[in-house]
Amino acid sequence: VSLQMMKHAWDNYKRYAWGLNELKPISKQGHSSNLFGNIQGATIVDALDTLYIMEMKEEFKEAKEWVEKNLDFNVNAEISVFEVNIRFVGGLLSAYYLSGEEVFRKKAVELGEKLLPAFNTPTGIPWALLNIKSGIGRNWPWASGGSSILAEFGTLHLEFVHLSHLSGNPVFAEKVMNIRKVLNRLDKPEGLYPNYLNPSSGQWGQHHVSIGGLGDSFYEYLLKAWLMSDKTDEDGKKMYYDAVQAIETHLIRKSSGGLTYIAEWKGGLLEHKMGHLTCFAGGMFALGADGAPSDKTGHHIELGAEITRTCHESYDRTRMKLGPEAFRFDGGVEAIATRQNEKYYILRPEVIETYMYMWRLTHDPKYREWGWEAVEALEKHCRVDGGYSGLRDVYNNHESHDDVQQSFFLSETLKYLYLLFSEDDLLPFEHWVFNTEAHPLPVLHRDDGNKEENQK
Ligand code: DMJ
Repeated sequence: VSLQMMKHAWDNYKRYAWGLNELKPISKQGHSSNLFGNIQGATIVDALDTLYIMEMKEEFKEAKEWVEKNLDFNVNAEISVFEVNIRFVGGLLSAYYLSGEEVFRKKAVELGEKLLPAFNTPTGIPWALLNIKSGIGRNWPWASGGSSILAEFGTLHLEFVHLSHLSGNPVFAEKVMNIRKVLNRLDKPEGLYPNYLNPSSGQWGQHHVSIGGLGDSFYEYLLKAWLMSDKTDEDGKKMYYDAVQAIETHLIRKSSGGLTYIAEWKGGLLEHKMGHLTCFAGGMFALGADGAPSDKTGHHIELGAEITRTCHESYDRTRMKLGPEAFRFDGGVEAIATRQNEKYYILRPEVIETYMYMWRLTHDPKYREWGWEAVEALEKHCRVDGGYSGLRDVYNNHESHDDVQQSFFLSETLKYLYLLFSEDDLLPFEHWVFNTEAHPLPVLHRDDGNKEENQK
C-alpha cells in the first residue's frame, strides 16, 4: 500500500512540479519554500532513497538523471543550514550508500563544502541561515537575542561525520566535534539543554527546553552518533543518557487519566503541552534502551511504549484519526489540541516513525494496527487527485486542505510505513541509522576502516 501511495505522490509531483521543491496538490503547481533558498528539487533529493528501497527503478533512474543534470549549488541563495543538511546532504548520502552511484557522493561533498562558512562564528557554533554564494551567515531574527537553535546546530553530526569519511577531509567532523566541546563546557540548568545558544558569546539564550520543535533532533543525534560509531563514541553516549535522566526528572509527567507525556520547560515552569514533533521520542527511547545504564533497558522500552500510546491517543481523539500539531494536558483535556492554531496536520512522520521503531523492537502487533489506522486516515482525508495534502483542522467534519505535499512525506512518512510492514532485515538497525529526515546512513563498523560494502 505504501508503494501505491508513493507512486501517487511521486507521479503527481512529476506531473505538476518536476524540478521544483514541493508540490501543491490542490492547485497542481510547484511550491517553493524559502528554507531552501533557490536550491531546487527538494522532493527529488528527499525521495531518492525511498524510491530505491521500494524498488521503483524507473523513478529512481529519472531522479538520478535530474540530479546529474540539474542539481546546482552555485546559486545566490540564503538557506537554512539545518534543513539543507538533513534533506539534501542526508538524501544524497543515503542515495550514494544504497546505490553506489558516484554522482551522489560528489554532490553531497560539494554541498557540504558550501555549508562550511556557517561555522565562521567566534565559538564555531554555526549560524542558522547562510548565503551559500557570499558565505555570510546570520540567525533567525526571532531566536532569543541572536541565538542559534539547539535542534539546528545539534543535527549536523551524523551527516558531517559521513562527509569526512567519504571525502577524506577531516574538516567536517572537526566542526561538529567542536559543537560537542562547546556544549560540554557549559553549565546546564538542572542538567537540561536550553533551546537557544548565542554563537558569539557562547552563552545560553532563554532557558526554554523542548524535546519537540527547537530541541528534538539534538537528542536523537547524540544517541545515533553513538550507534553509528559502532558504539565507540562514548561522549555521545554519556550526553544522551545524562540528558534522558534530566528529561525524565523535569519534563516527563503522567496525566490523571494515566497518559505519560513530555512537557515543555520554560525557565523552571512546565507548559503541559506536547508537540507532534515530540512523538519521535517514543522510538528514540526504545532504540536507546539496549545501551541504557544500570539495568534500565526495560524501563526505557516501557517509557517508549507509554509515549507511543499517548501519541496514538492524540490521533484517536480527533475526528480524522490524524494527530494535531500540538496537544495539551490542562484545562480538563488530555491529548487534545485546544487552540485553533494547533489543530493542523501537515503529513508529519513522527508518530508513524515511532510505531516502526516500537514494532521492530517489541513485535507487539498493535503497532502495525495503529500504523494501518494512519494509512486509512491518510487515504481518506489527505489523498486528493493531485497528490497528498495536509489538513487545517483534524477535529473538523470536513477537510480543509492546506495544499502542500511536504517533501518529508515522501522521505519519511511513506518510508517508515513501508518499513513498518516489511521484514526486519530490510535496513537492519545493526547496520543502519536513520538521520532525522529518515535517510539511512551506514554504521561505521570498527573493523572496516574502509567500508564500501553495502549491507542492506
Ligand atoms: C522533518 O524535516 C524532520 O523529521 C525534522 O526532524 C522535523 N520536521 C520534519 C518532519 O516533521
